[in-house]
Amino acid sequence: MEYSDLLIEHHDKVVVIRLNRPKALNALNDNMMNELGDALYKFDADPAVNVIILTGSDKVFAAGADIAAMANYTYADTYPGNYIGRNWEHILNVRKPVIGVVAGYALGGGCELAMMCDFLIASETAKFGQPEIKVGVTPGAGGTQRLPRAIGKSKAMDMLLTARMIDAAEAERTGLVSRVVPADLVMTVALEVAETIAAMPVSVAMQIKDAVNRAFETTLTEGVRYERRFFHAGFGTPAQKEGMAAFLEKRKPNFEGM
Ligand code: CO8
Repeated sequence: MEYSDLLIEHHDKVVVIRLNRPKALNALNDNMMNELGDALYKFDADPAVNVIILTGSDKVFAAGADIAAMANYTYADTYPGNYIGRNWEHILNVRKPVIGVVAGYALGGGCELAMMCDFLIASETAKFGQPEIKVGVTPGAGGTQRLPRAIGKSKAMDMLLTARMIDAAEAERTGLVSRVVPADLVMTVALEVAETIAAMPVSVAMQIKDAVNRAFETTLTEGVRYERRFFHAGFGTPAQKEGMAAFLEKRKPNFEGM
């Protein structure tokens, strides 16, 4: 598939997917979400890729769902027609790590898409917000659910009800993002982080992602049991043999193809 609303860059075992509708501040429309789903599934299945970075430009991650495209939708278009929603959650099916890198605005559906990444690295220029109330709707892709889990109820309610944006420093303070990086270094740092992960055994990275996501869906006891199954199963894998042998032999492990 040729992409008109995405740019793709390959860096060894890391692939960078860039949202690319600059004139509309990367507003997320149907075509872009279709393309994003296609790209995510393609790279998740590609043995040459261990880590995916999802980002926008150095000016904007995404300013939300495309208001111009949806302004005239009727209820019949949205719920029975499923025009908006059917292609928004492909990212949740991706099993390899997905790092979101946010510079500039991540608003509305843009903030929700960012929160569907495994973790976020922010440029100092990042601004996060859920301003849907200002255009007369509730969030629709997890803003009322993932934001309070990420930053707590009080901050989330404040953001959702007032539509106020938070900057990168507040996003880091509240745990929405894992790191804040100067604007000119953000992609360099993100690639270093991605390459660090890509050098680890991808199968273990996938299991860690699966187990962490389980923590949001189940009880602590069941979650720990789930993790324990992966831990035990690890002893049947080349990654465990290589990782522990390399440690004991005081050499660097080689997790190629693991
Ligand atoms: N949709 C469509 N076009 C947009 C959007 C958008 N969300 N945001 C910006 N644009 C367009 C503008 O219309 C403008 O186009 P043009 O040049 O043709 O007039 C261009 O991008 C540049 O925008 P501005 O001139 O407004 O730029 P500013 O720097 O003045 O302001 C802002 C930047 C503050 C980001 C401003 O553009 C803004 O407030 N944008 C809208 C933000 C917003 O409300 N987002 C939430 C949308 S609703 C949503 O996301 C619901 C998601 C539900 C998903 C459900 C899935 C199941």
